[in-house]
Amino acid sequence: MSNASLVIANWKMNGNRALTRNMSEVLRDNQADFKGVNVVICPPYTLLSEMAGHIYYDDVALGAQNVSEYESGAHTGEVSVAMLQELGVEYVLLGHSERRAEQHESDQLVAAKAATVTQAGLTAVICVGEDKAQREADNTWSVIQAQLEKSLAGLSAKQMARVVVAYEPIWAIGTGETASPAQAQEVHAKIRGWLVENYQQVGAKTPLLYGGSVKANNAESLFSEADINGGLIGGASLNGEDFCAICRAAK
Ligand code: G2H
Repeated sequence: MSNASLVIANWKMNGNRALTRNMSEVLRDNQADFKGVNVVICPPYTLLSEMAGHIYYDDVALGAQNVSEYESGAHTGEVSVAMLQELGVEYVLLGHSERRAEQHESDQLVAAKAATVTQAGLTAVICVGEDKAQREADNTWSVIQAQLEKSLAGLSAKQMARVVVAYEPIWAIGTGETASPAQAQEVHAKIRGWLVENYQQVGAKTPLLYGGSVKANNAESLFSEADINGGLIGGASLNGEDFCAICRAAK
Protein backbone atom coordinates (compact mmCIF):
# COMPACT_ATOMS: atom_id res chain seq x y z
CA MET A 1 0.00 0.00 0.00
CA SER A 2 1.28 3.45 -0.89
CA ASN A 3 1.68 6.18 1.71
CA ALA A 4 2.68 8.62 -1.01
CA SER A 5 0.62 11.39 -2.57
CA LEU A 6 3.16 13.83 -4.01
CA VAL A 7 5.66 13.18 -6.81
CA ILE A 8 7.94 16.01 -7.98
CA ALA A 9 10.02 15.93 -11.16
CA ASN A 10 13.34 17.77 -10.91
CA TRP A 11 14.64 18.08 -14.45
CA LYS A 12 17.79 19.84 -13.23
CA MET A 13 19.69 21.41 -16.20
CA ASN A 14 18.04 19.11 -18.73
CA GLY A 15 15.17 19.23 -21.17
CA ASN A 16 13.99 21.35 -24.06
CA ARG A 17 10.72 22.49 -25.59
CA ALA A 18 10.14 19.10 -27.16
CA LEU A 19 10.37 17.40 -23.76
CA THR A 20 7.81 19.78 -22.22
CA ARG A 21 5.36 18.91 -24.99
CA ASN A 22 6.09 15.20 -24.81
CA MET A 23 5.84 15.10 -21.00
CA SER A 24 2.61 17.04 -21.07
CA GLU A 25 1.06 14.61 -23.56
CA VAL A 26 2.23 11.51 -21.70
CA LEU A 27 0.87 12.90 -18.41
CA ARG A 28 -2.45 13.69 -20.09
CA ASP A 29 -2.70 10.22 -21.56
CA ASN A 30 -1.82 8.46 -18.29
CA GLN A 31 -3.27 10.73 -15.64
CA ALA A 32 -6.28 8.52 -14.97
CA ASP A 33 -3.85 5.88 -13.61
CA PHE A 34 -2.60 8.16 -10.85
CA LYS A 35 -5.65 10.26 -10.09
CA GLY A 36 -5.36 11.84 -6.64
CA VAL A 37 -1.56 11.88 -6.70
CA ASN A 38 -0.21 15.44 -6.81
CA VAL A 39 2.34 15.70 -9.61
CA VAL A 40 4.72 18.66 -9.92
CA ILE A 41 7.08 19.35 -12.83
CA CYS A 42 10.15 21.50 -12.15
CA PRO A 43 11.80 22.27 -15.51
CA PRO A 44 14.60 24.84 -15.87
CA TYR A 45 13.48 28.51 -15.71
CA THR A 46 13.62 28.85 -19.50
CA LEU A 47 11.00 26.13 -19.96
CA LEU A 48 8.56 27.24 -17.25
CA SER A 49 6.51 29.37 -19.61
CA GLU A 50 6.37 26.62 -22.24
CA MET A 51 5.40 24.05 -19.62
CA ALA A 52 2.77 26.36 -18.16
CA GLY A 53 1.16 26.54 -21.57
CA HIS A 54 0.89 22.77 -21.73
CA ILE A 55 -0.35 21.94 -18.25
CA TYR A 56 -4.09 21.89 -18.24
CA TYR A 57 -4.81 18.79 -16.22
CA ASP A 58 -5.94 18.55 -12.61
CA ASP A 59 -3.35 17.41 -10.10
CA VAL A 60 -0.37 18.53 -12.22
CA ALA A 61 1.37 21.67 -10.97
CA LEU A 62 4.38 23.72 -11.96
CA GLY A 63 7.51 24.10 -9.85
CA ALA A 64 10.81 25.98 -10.08
CA GLN A 65 14.25 24.68 -9.11
CA ASN A 66 15.36 27.85 -7.33
CA VAL A 67 14.39 31.46 -6.60
CA SER A 68 15.96 34.64 -5.26
CA GLU A 69 15.62 35.50 -1.59
CA TYR A 70 14.98 39.12 -2.68
CA GLU A 71 11.61 40.45 -3.80
CA SER A 72 12.91 42.64 -6.65
CA GLY A 73 15.65 45.08 -7.60
CA ALA A 74 19.28 45.13 -8.66
CA HIS A 75 20.13 41.42 -8.51
CA THR A 76 21.44 40.57 -11.97
CA GLY A 77 20.70 37.04 -13.07
CA GLU A 78 18.17 36.35 -10.32
CA VAL A 79 14.47 35.46 -10.60
CA SER A 80 11.88 36.56 -8.03
CA VAL A 81 8.94 34.77 -6.47
CA ALA A 82 6.55 37.26 -8.12
CA MET A 83 8.00 36.38 -11.54
CA LEU A 84 7.41 32.71 -10.83
CA GLN A 85 3.89 33.38 -9.60
CA GLU A 86 3.08 35.19 -12.82
CA LEU A 87 3.82 31.93 -14.66
CA GLY A 88 1.64 29.88 -12.33
CA VAL A 89 4.47 28.31 -10.34
CA GLU A 90 3.24 26.79 -7.07
CA TYR A 91 6.32 24.93 -5.73
CA VAL A 92 9.98 25.92 -5.41
CA LEU A 93 12.86 23.52 -4.68
CA LEU A 94 15.29 24.97 -2.15
CA GLY A 95 18.63 23.80 -0.83
CA HIS A 96 19.18 20.94 -3.25
CA SER A 97 22.58 19.41 -2.47
CA GLU A 98 23.80 20.33 -5.96
CA ARG A 99 23.11 24.01 -5.22
CA ARG A 100 24.56 23.74 -1.73
CA ALA A 101 27.76 22.28 -3.26
CA GLU A 102 28.08 24.11 -6.61
CA GLN A 103 26.55 27.49 -5.68
CA HIS A 104 27.70 27.35 -2.05
CA GLU A 105 24.15 27.86 -0.76
CA SER A 106 24.15 27.92 3.03
CA ASP A 107 21.38 26.87 5.39
CA GLN A 108 20.95 30.57 6.18
CA LEU A 109 20.36 31.39 2.52
CA VAL A 110 17.93 28.48 2.21
CA ALA A 111 16.04 29.84 5.24
CA ALA A 112 15.85 33.32 3.69
CA LYS A 113 14.51 31.86 0.44
CA ALA A 114 12.04 29.66 2.33
CA ALA A 115 10.73 32.74 4.14
CA THR A 116 10.22 34.61 0.84
CA VAL A 117 8.56 31.65 -0.87
CA THR A 118 6.16 30.71 1.92
CA GLN A 119 5.31 34.33 2.72
CA ALA A 120 4.13 34.67 -0.88
CA GLY A 121 1.91 31.61 -0.52
CA LEU A 122 3.98 29.17 -2.57
CA THR A 123 5.21 25.81 -1.28
CA ALA A 124 8.92 25.49 -0.44
CA VAL A 125 10.47 22.04 -0.93
CA ILE A 126 13.43 22.02 1.45
CA CYS A 127 16.10 19.45 0.56
CA VAL A 128 18.36 17.91 3.19
CA GLY A 129 20.78 15.00 3.08
CA GLU A 130 24.08 13.61 4.30
CA ASP A 131 27.11 12.62 2.25
CA LYS A 132 28.79 9.23 2.29
CA ALA A 133 31.50 10.17 4.80
CA GLN A 134 28.92 11.60 7.20
CA ARG A 135 26.83 8.41 6.98
CA GLU A 136 29.83 6.18 7.47
CA ALA A 137 30.85 8.22 10.52
CA ASP A 138 27.35 7.63 11.93
CA ASN A 139 26.55 11.33 11.74
CA THR A 140 23.50 11.09 9.45
CA TRP A 141 20.92 12.31 11.94
CA SER A 142 23.04 15.10 13.44
CA VAL A 143 23.68 16.44 9.91
CA ILE A 144 19.99 16.28 8.94
CA GLN A 145 18.82 17.79 12.22
CA ALA A 146 21.21 20.73 11.89
CA GLN A 147 20.09 21.34 8.30
CA LEU A 148 16.43 21.28 9.36
CA GLU A 149 16.99 23.60 12.31
CA LYS A 150 18.88 26.17 10.25
CA SER A 151 16.99 25.91 6.95
CA LEU A 152 13.58 26.29 8.59
CA ALA A 153 14.68 28.90 11.14
CA GLY A 154 12.22 31.73 11.66
CA LEU A 155 9.26 30.24 9.78
CA SER A 156 5.88 30.69 11.47
CA ALA A 157 3.40 27.83 11.83
CA LYS A 158 1.45 29.35 8.92
CA GLN A 159 4.57 29.34 6.75
CA MET A 160 5.47 25.80 7.86
CA ALA A 161 2.12 24.67 6.49
CA ARG A 162 3.61 25.54 3.07
CA VAL A 163 6.75 23.44 3.51
CA VAL A 164 7.63 20.03 2.08
CA VAL A 165 10.82 18.31 3.27
CA ALA A 166 12.79 16.17 0.83
CA TYR A 167 15.37 13.75 2.23
CA GLU A 168 18.01 13.17 -0.44
CA PRO A 169 21.10 11.27 0.73
CA ILE A 170 23.91 12.75 -1.39
CA TRP A 171 25.51 9.35 -1.90
CA ALA A 172 22.31 8.18 -3.64
CA ILE A 173 21.88 11.12 -6.03
CA GLY A 174 22.30 10.23 -9.68
CA THR A 175 24.56 7.35 -8.67
CA GLY A 176 22.13 4.52 -9.19
CA GLU A 177 22.76 3.65 -5.53
CA THR A 178 19.38 4.09 -3.81
CA ALA A 179 18.84 4.12 -0.07
CA SER A 180 16.98 0.95 0.83
CA PRO A 181 13.37 1.52 1.90
CA ALA A 182 14.42 0.70 5.48
CA GLN A 183 17.35 3.17 5.38
CA ALA A 184 15.11 5.90 4.00
CA GLN A 185 12.30 5.15 6.46
CA GLU A 186 14.70 5.29 9.40
CA VAL A 187 15.65 8.88 8.54
CA HIS A 188 12.10 9.88 7.57
CA ALA A 189 10.79 8.66 10.94
CA LYS A 190 13.34 10.85 12.72
CA ILE A 191 12.44 13.84 10.54
CA ARG A 192 8.76 13.29 11.33
CA GLY A 193 9.51 13.09 15.05
CA TRP A 194 11.53 16.31 14.89
CA LEU A 195 8.78 18.12 12.94
CA VAL A 196 6.08 17.05 15.40
CA GLU A 197 8.22 18.06 18.35
CA ASN A 198 8.87 21.50 16.87
CA TYR A 199 5.71 22.26 14.90
CA GLN A 200 3.06 19.96 16.48
CA GLN A 201 0.03 19.34 14.23
CA VAL A 202 1.58 21.23 11.32
CA GLY A 203 4.70 19.08 11.55
CA ALA A 204 2.60 15.92 11.67
CA LYS A 205 1.23 16.84 8.25
CA THR A 206 4.39 18.09 6.50
CA PRO A 207 4.86 15.93 3.38
CA LEU A 208 8.19 14.04 3.48
CA LEU A 209 9.66 13.10 0.12
CA TYR A 210 12.51 10.72 -0.59
CA GLY A 211 14.91 11.53 -3.43
CA GLY A 212 17.99 9.82 -4.82
CA SER A 213 17.90 7.42 -7.77
CA VAL A 214 14.16 6.71 -7.46
CA LYS A 215 13.20 4.62 -10.49
CA ALA A 216 10.12 2.86 -11.81
CA ASN A 217 11.38 -0.40 -10.31
CA ASN A 218 12.06 0.81 -6.75
CA ALA A 219 9.36 3.47 -6.25
CA GLU A 220 6.69 1.09 -4.99
CA SER A 221 8.79 -0.34 -2.17
CA LEU A 222 9.96 3.14 -1.09
CA PHE A 223 6.42 4.54 -1.20
CA SER A 224 5.07 1.73 0.98
CA GLU A 225 7.13 2.94 3.96
CA ALA A 226 5.09 4.66 6.68
CA ASP A 227 6.80 8.05 6.60
CA ILE A 228 7.61 8.34 2.89
CA ASN A 229 4.90 10.56 1.43
CA GLY A 230 6.28 10.77 -2.08
CA GLY A 231 9.37 11.28 -4.18
CA LEU A 232 11.63 13.91 -5.70
CA ILE A 233 12.67 12.40 -8.99
CA GLY A 234 15.66 13.46 -11.08
CA GLY A 235 16.95 11.27 -13.90
CA ALA A 236 13.82 9.13 -14.16
CA SER A 237 11.63 12.22 -14.56
CA LEU A 238 13.10 12.94 -18.00
CA ASN A 239 11.29 9.98 -19.52
CA GLY A 240 7.50 10.26 -19.62
CA GLU A 241 6.80 6.54 -19.35
CA ASP A 242 9.23 6.05 -16.45
CA PHE A 243 7.90 9.10 -14.67
CA CYS A 244 4.28 7.97 -15.07
CA ALA A 245 5.22 4.54 -13.69
CA ILE A 246 6.61 6.26 -10.57
CA CYS A 247 3.43 8.36 -10.27
CA ARG A 248 1.38 5.15 -10.53
CA ALA A 249 3.45 3.62 -7.71
CA ALA A 250 2.34 6.51 -5.51
CA LYS A 251 -1.34 5.69 -5.95
C1 G2H B 1 18.17 13.75 -6.41
C2 G2H B 1 17.21 13.38 -7.46
C3 G2H B 1 16.24 14.50 -7.73
P1 G2H B 1 18.12 11.52 -9.11
O1 G2H B 1 18.92 14.89 -6.81
O2 G2H B 1 16.34 15.63 -6.94
O3 G2H B 1 17.90 13.04 -8.65
O4 G2H B 1 16.76 10.86 -9.07
O5 G2H B 1 18.67 11.58 -10.51
O6 G2H B 1 19.05 10.86 -8.14
